[in-house]
Amino acid sequence: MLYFNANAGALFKYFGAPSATSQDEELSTSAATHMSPQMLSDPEDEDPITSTSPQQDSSGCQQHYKDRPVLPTSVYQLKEQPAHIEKMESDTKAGPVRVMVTGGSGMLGKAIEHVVMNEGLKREGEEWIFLSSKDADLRDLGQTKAVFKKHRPTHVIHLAAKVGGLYEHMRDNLLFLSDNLRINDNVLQTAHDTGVIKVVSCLSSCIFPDKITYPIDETMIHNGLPHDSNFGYSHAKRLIDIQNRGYFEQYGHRYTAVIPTNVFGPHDNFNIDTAHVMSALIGKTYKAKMEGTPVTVCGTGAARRLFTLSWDVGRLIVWVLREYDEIQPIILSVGEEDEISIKDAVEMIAEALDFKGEIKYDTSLSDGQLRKTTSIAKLRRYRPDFTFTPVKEGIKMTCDWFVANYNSART
Ligand code: NAP
Ligand code: GFB
Repeated sequence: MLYFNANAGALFKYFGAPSATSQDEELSTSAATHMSPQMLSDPEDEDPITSTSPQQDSSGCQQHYKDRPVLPTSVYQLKEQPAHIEKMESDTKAGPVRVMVTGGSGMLGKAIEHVVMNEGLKREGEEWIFLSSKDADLRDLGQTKAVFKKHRPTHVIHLAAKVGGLYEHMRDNLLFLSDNLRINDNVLQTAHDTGVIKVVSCLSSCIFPDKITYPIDETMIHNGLPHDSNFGYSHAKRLIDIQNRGYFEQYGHRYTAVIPTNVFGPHDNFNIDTAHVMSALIGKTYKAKMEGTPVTVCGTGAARRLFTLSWDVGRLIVWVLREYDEIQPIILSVGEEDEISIKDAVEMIAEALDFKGEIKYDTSLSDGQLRKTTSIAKLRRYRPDFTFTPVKEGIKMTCDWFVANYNSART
């Protein structure tokens, strides 16, 4: 396990000497006492994705896992990318790589399938499994264990969730809380029980506190209550970050998470009542064009959002699986300079679908959060090279996909 390399001195070198607060010293001693040998995953269980040679201490002799120091929490935040993080080598000697994607049948799951299968991101010797709720209802622990037993994943991309737009959340915050709490705990617990090497879970920018300074960054997740409209989903998602920290501190697991903003693309949910704004408006506008009626936008259209194409998020999630080694989550989104209003999105959709009819705004309906502008400074430190698809181009591609797949799309 990368985080448990070498001796404490060397670790601080990589992660920068944390200010050894009493809490850290306290932690390092207390955590060590908790770590009975059988709780620790087998040191021979090398990660085939970022395999590194067995760890040596400064005198060059092989270090047994339980002799390795326990890291103070400050290491939870990686200061810089250690030079020796190696790219994922699927044909490593540690054996086959089986990546299981929960929520693989959804919009983001299909995007990952597209980039892995059609853009050559799949490596030789890797097996990718894309699950739907028909394979297992992950709210049920028994079914969760069965699907892990069946596929024996070495790595998991955990996307499965009860997902919906603003008005769906406002109708049933409790169900979003209870379903997602159960799904997440079952998946992470079973990943731990079955020795999964890495889990990448999916949070969302709506989980950040509502009363906050902009732009928002990854360190602000727990700095206050989320927006009222989606408190159930937001608290359930925040707990993934807490669970990841727990699995890291107690077992050294490399479970991490990504934080996309508003995602859109092919295979989205276009159902007008339950969908997110982009797909709801594409569904509504196409219907209005077909029926020759006005399209009604909910709210004032003044709210601002960062819309990221699902394929771009998919490409970055595969990169996170292979090379991102922090436990702390990372925001995956277009930059704040690409933020647009709902009204801008409405006009881009009307142009993409060649809709010339009347556009109405039902201002009796909520605007939800007026903005949730996030910073991608951290992503840019890692991936200064990554280029996002311009939102207008992404909207056009998604509208074309929707029209071409109207009969099979979720409406
Ligand atoms: P989606 O299209 O609605 O897909 C949801 C997926 O979860 C589907 O594959 C669904 O399976 C599966 N699922 C739902 N309940 C399940 C259960 N009880 N057991 C097993 N599988 C279950 O959602 P998405 O937009 O792709 O979202 C994927 C992830 O990204 C979620 O974690 C979401 O919170 C996160 N996210 C989404 C956005 C966004 O704007 N869409 C933004 C930020 C984060 P079926 O197909 O069988 O129903
Ligand atoms: O994507 P959305 O439903 O949720 O967008 P959030 C809501 C914004 O779009 C509000 C406006 O400002 C609405 O007034 N809007 C206009 C519409 N017309 C429509 C419409 O027909 N349908 C919908 N749904 N909105 C979500 C979180 O917040 O962000 C989710 O609730 C998730 O959990 C997602 O995190 C990324 O952007 O407000």
